[in-house]
Amino acid sequence: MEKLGVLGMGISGYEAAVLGVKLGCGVFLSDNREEDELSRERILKLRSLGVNTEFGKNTAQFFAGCSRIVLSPGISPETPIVGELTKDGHEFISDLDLAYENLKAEGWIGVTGTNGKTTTADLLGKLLSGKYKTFTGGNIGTSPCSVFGEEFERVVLEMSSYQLDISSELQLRGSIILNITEDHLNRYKTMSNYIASKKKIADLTDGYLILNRDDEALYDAYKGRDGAIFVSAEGNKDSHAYLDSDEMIFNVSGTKISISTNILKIPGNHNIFNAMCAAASAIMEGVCRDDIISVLEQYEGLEHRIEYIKTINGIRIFNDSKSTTPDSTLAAVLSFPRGSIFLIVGGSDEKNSDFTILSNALKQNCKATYAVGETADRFIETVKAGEIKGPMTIEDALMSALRSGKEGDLILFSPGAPSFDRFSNYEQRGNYFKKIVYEIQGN
Ligand code: UMA
Repeated sequence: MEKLGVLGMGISGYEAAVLGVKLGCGVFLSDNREEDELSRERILKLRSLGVNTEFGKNTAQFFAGCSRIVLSPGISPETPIVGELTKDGHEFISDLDLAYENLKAEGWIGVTGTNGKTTTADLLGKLLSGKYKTFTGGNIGTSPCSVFGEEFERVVLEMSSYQLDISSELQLRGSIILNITEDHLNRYKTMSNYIASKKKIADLTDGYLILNRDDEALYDAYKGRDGAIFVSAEGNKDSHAYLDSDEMIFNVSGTKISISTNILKIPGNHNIFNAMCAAASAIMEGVCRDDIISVLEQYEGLEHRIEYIKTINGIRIFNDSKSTTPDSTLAAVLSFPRGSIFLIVGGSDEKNSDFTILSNALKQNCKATYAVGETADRFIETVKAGEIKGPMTIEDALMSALRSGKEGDLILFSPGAPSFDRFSNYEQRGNYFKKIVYEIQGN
């Protein structure tokens, strides 16, 4: 019987452990958080399945005899316990690798990028679902280990750099790299390490590779590669898909079609680009123009991603809690008309991100910016553009924006930073923001 180790009991670790039991392995799961800080429901379930557990610490002795260990993506390979276990000869795999080995599916498609990968993976999953039995998961929040036993024709995975770092078994028939901009430098230290991690998706792909034509580094790296498909939202007409005013033009693998951007409900140029990449992949998978159009025109986007909540006194309010990088806040700000935005920005300062890339957009697009969270002081010190108020709480920022705004304006909560200064994750932060908005009385 294989002894399978699992390091970490988040979504990935928990689902990998349950799959390990289904595969007949002896499973050893360790999480360095104390038992009372972890989900009681998950612990009871794992114990009922006979999983051996270690909580409050990660020790090498606990994994003795485990040939392979599933590493949770949130645990850096630089962590001392990972180094110790590697020295002892243990092999690390990802929950995606474990699922790949055991899930019956004809074709796997990966989506990565710093920004937009959740929307693109979700949209691609929907585009493929009309033609194929499709599972969509990965960084989006559902491990493919959780659907063991079902058969699929396509699996779409949103893949973070953390997941790419620890995946080596997966073979993708197609993949998408949307963009690579500064993120996660607390883990990668240098931009070149981070870029190398993202590019690993290309090494795992033996079919088509959809790439951002407007990212010169990506273009230079892959222009000669077999199966490279370039997509440009900036009108680079030498691409397989490009934007020509409000028409998305595709010339992908012999299929020539055009689709108007006016059918899209999701706002912003970045979403036009995301839709073009998802549609290019759908074309490669044989989905026809009419079916692509009918999905695109119905697609309303994801919860916590520029999500419309409610209009109060003529002011529309949006929740973009999924934004954890300044780039993603920039994309959100640029999705709306100039001069109408009251932006609430800030969160945990663990990424030490550079907010100055927002300066021009704040000056030109926002009526006022409210700095909240742990990043507030640093934000105010470094970003000297437009009208910035704070430091203040999210609640005070919302009320102040409502008092200052007039009909036709909008309030955008787009933190540009992780949630951990006050919340457990971006979903909890977004739900909290929506709750306080719903509680406000107004017309
Ligand atoms: N732990 C240890 N030892 C350590 C450090 C941590 O035991 O030294 C434990 C922690 O206590 C924790 C677990 O290990 O319980 C780590 O879990 P995790 O952070 O990997 O969390 P999961 O719940 O498995 O979630 C992960 C992804 N999280 C991260 O990459 C940080 C989720 O992406 C993903 O949805 C999920 O797998 C399913 O695939 C979230 C994310 O923030 C949304 N991703 C980043 C992003 O999008 O920028 C990369």
